[in-house]
Amino acid sequence: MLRGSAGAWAVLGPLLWGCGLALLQGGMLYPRESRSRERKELDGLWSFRADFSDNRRQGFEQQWYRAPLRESGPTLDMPVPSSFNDVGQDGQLRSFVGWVWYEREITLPQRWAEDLGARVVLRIGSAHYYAIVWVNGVHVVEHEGGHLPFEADISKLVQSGPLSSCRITIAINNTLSPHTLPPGTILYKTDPSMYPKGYFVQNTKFDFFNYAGLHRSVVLYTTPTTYIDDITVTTDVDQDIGLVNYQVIVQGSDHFQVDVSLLDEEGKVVAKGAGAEGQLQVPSAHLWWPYLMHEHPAYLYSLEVKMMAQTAMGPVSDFYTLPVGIRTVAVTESQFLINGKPFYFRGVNKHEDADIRGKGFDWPLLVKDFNLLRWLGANAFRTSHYPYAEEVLQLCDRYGIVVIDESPGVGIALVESFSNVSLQHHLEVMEEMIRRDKNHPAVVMWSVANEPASFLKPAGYYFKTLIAHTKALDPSRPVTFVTNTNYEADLGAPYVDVICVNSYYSWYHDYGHMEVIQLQLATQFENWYKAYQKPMIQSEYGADAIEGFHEDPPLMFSEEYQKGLLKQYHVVLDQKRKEYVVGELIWNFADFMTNQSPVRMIGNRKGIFTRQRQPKSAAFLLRERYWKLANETRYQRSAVTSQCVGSGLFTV
Ligand code: BDP
Repeated sequence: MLRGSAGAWAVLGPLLWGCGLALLQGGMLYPRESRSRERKELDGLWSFRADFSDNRRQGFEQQWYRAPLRESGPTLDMPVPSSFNDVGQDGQLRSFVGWVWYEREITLPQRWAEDLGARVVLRIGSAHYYAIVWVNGVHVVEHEGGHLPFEADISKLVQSGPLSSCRITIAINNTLSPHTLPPGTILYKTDPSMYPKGYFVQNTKFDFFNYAGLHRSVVLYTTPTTYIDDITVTTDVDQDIGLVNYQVIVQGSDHFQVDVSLLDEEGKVVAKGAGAEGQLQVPSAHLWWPYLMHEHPAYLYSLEVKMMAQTAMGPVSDFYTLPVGIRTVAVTESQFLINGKPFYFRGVNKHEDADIRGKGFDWPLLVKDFNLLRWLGANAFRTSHYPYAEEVLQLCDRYGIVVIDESPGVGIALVESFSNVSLQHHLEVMEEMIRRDKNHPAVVMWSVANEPASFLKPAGYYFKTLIAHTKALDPSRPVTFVTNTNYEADLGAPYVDVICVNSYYSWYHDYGHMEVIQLQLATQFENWYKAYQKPMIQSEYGADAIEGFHEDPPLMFSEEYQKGLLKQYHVVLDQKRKEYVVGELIWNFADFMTNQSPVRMIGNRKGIFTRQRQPKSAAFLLRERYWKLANETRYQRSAVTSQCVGSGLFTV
């Protein structure tokens, strides 16, 4: 079937299931191995050079991609995945703005180079911010934006010569502009009595360090030349029957056959289908439930997709297996429903951030974070303030941790950042993000931005368009953005499904006066609800605390103050969650790095865990609260019985 053609969509009729996702051009399936696909990870040491030349363009002028990087000058060893900023001892590299060059020479399996029936794809998980890629000196792809993957078919290049060696060069530029996401500006400081010639700094309006580099794995993988390009799954429930709507996009041939089978966790086939799109029915389906909401949360089926095609080279098959969770999501005037039951987000906001590696993907860190989330009894987080690695979402699917998936639309503060150029890019980013994350049952809502200047005049049109586009791409999930604008001034709020509000009472104002929190927070909720009658989430609240600082009576920055402030919020949250507040997400799960400033002491210290993931006093407070909240939900009693063993918090 041709992708996205108007004719095809008309014929699909009822099969559209309100699912507009396939309008996106090209898929971005996670590179999994299968009978027909191989994968080679390029993690490890790459050669690296930052271009410190005045105009940062020496690499292009001297065409560093034409020959091995070591031939054009000295190189450093650089680990991938990792940010480049914190691994060295060079302060200039830590704060470098401009082009850096990565290179890796690899030998391909001979059969990849010889088998003309193999399609070889280079996939870059995340390169922050702008990337240009060459293979053996030939330009293959460019991509704007960190946090989301991109790829290039490099079959012709690796199959054209006698050699199966391959030199991959990636130039990455971390410069931000008013039109990038996130936005930033370059400020030239021209006073010759204060700054040397050409001196500039990069300014941003977001509160985390602009780490850069190859943050996620670079992989090579193969598919047949006729291949499964994309799969879209949406699910529904009718009585106890699970409905799995699927659509498979095939590239490389118009003559193919698709068969799908849905397997349960025991590997038993529970439904079969034929054709590139259709609906599978699963009687007595096991639904995907969030953590602590059911005895068996996070039930995942496997959708095995098999494609067979006739090609000039003979018959070809491709196989891909996708985890599938059957669940529904809906929003009423005052509730967020998962599988028809009220869901309360008890969770955190996170960052991809750690010592040394910066935003580099790291399995031990990821597993530790999930162990901490489950220890807390948390059932949700927001990917503040950009899409996280795909492996993070895979673990959320596996453990039942619900996700508000946020775009890199953070720090949109300048009027220029609401222009059509910016909007167009933001629309494309939402397409890339939904294309990548659409099949994760854990993802229950899209957040298109964090704390934009939504009171500015152009914000109304901007958010109306952006949210409408997001809904057209995925009508199956609610859409929000996270605001800190006054309820009367916010021009984007009319378009969201859930109102997500950040507030820092008794922190960024009324310093030290925790006694005003309850009144101010209650007023916040009441004003918003009166204006919109939509469910609300306290999407950020918190206070900095330096671990080991103790002050009683509590003073700002002590562990006691952080705990005391949270407790004040909890009093009001406990009242309002009986009405229309559907969640609370602490700022932040862990301390994280920011730009240097007099109000940041080696980063933002609002974590309830340190950057090394050790608990502050507030972590124990939240743990007690989250398990108590879990205990109140309808399914939770039996869940706690089986899952709380050893926590010491509950008797059963
Ligand atoms: C909020 C931002 C978040 C900051 C936090 C803070 O959304 O990114 O880190 O404030 O100031 O406004 O700690």
